[in-house]
Amino acid sequence: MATELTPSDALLLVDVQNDFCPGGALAVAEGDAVVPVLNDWVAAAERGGARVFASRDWHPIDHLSFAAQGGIWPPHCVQDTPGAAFHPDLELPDDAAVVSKAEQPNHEAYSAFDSGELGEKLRAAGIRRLWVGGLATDYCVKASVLDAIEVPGLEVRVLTAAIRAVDVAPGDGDAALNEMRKAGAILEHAEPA
Ligand code: VGL
Ligand code: ZN
Repeated sequence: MATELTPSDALLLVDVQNDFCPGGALAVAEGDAVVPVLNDWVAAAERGGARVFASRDWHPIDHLSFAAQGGIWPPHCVQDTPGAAFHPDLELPDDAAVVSKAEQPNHEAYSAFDSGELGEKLRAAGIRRLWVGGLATDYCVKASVLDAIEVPGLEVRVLTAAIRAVDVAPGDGDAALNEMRKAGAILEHAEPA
């Protein structure tokens, strides 16, 4: 079933960055496969007057999540490096709002809602439905979706064709989907109109 977006819809593209795609520092299998699907949703957002938000992992070089500081990840998405850039094929509208996160050395933030800024913008714009896709299912997509559900009056739809998992342990991505669904997110398999 095709879905039309309206001005009370918003699209959240989570961390569609080079380092999470094949060849990147923290590559997610088939991470780049989300790009064409998300481009279709961006086009639908532009047709329907829906807003587009794009989050990005935006770490300082000494971020606490990196192995050198005792964290679990290799260095990734370091501010102003090519790995932190959005995937070159992602067709971000000129008026898309970029939400940076985990920018401080001593603070981890998987959720695009971490700073409070995104929730406030959605509220101010009267957004009633949030459509979420991007990387990675079991980290930043999950954390963002779980926070989005807590925003009063916001229906949250996860674009299942436009997400991919890190799967540090096999099954993490599927478990994350179940967790999001149980928390109240709608798993959306439809394509945009
Ligand atoms: C992410 C691991 C570390 C993500 C960010 O965007 O899902 N995963 N930092
Ligand atoms: Zn990170």
